Amino acid sequence: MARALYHIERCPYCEKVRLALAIEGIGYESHVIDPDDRSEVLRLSGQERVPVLVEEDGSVLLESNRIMQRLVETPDSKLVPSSRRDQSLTWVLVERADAILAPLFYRIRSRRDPEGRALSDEDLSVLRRRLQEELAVIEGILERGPFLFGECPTVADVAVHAFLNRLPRGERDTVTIDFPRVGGWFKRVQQVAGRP
Ligand SMILES: N[C@@H](CCC(=O)N[C@@H](CS)C(=O)NCC(=O)O)C(=O)O
Repeated sequence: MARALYHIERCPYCEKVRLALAIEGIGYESHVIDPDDRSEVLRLSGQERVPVLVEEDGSVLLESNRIMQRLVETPDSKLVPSSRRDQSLTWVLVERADAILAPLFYRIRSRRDPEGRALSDEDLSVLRRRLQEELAVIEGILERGPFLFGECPTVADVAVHAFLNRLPRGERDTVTIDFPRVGGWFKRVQQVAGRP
């Protein structure tokens, strides 16, 4: 059977997996699901969250980071840095993106807090400042090379890029202006993934 990805277009966790598959050059059948009808995902995986990757042997993989972990275990993975130290550190940045960028992304995009209450302009400014601090960290890491761990993108680039790529357009443009290295890096990751 063909490898199949069940996903939602605007979901940043799905974006991580799409980007990782694109950079690895791994093809798949795309099943874009209706967020209001998760019956197929539930039937396949016993739960409703996406992304879900069904491998050629029928095994079902859940959780974006676990899916990426499986992808980089394949021989000749392009997403793994060469040194053991950097290999470990990539996952630190992947986890950091989930812990810091994911909640910022959801709150800034929805303009709501986790309980669904509308955020004030002041709340939003605080979140944008927090995002700027995080981007300053990434800008600093990029002093070392074109990607977060040197010459080639890794799972860390994929994770950070996926969240930034799902920010509203205006927010993303500010990123490029205020953090030129992040702006250049953003385009490079797009290029490696074969995106226009
Ligand atoms: N930790 C999961 C998070 C996935 C996730 O939250 N997906 C969202 C879409 S962006 C979803 O399906 N939410 C529905 C739900 O939580 O029931 C991952 O990394 O894959």
